[in-house]
Amino acid sequence: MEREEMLISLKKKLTPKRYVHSIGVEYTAACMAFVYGEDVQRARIAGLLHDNAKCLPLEDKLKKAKKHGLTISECEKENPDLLHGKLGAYYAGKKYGVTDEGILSAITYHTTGRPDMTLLEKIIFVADYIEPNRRMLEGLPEIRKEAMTDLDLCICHILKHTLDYLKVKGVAIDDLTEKTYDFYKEKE
Ligand code: DGI
Ligand code: FE
Ligand code: FE
Repeated sequence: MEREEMLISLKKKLTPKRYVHSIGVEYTAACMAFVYGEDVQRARIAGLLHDNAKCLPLEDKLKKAKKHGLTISECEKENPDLLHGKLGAYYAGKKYGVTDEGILSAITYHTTGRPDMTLLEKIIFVADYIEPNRRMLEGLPEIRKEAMTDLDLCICHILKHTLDYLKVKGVAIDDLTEKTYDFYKEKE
């Protein structure tokens, strides 16, 4: 599918804010691809599509994930919002015509990350957090700088902030988020 066509579909599926965020992730991922030598078009497609399933109602996220036979962790059952990565990858393949498995896995893991991520997975994980339309979070200026200078350290800091935030909020933490942090904290 051409980018223009993807934009038309995303505009229908997403809230205006989420649509603008998706384009922010697309261009941030492209910049990071320049820095780290990733294919720019792959980075753009993964960035643009990463949240395509984000705005489905909660119950639909669970229902569609079941319907399409996606694996659902305990934590995802409790927090179906976490499923928007897996579901987004599914739709990227089925509706947006993406066949590149590397793009699909970058979409799948963009929320939790995973240990030993591919370069594209890392770029999307980070670009999602730092894109220019994100509201200002503590430590964001430093994290933005690290995104262009030390990718693994940047991932470590993002996970640290996310885990702190989730602990304060008192919500369940997915095993994969925890495992990803354990892997990348060695990089600090
Ligand atoms: O979809 P975005 O908002 O652009 O970003 P995202 O896909 O990284 O989702 C961010 C949200 O996901 C944020 O509110 C924190 C939450 N999150 C990340 N890891 C976990 C988590 N929520 C739970 N319950 N458990 C996790 O392990
Ligand atoms: Fe997301
Ligand atoms: Fe996002």
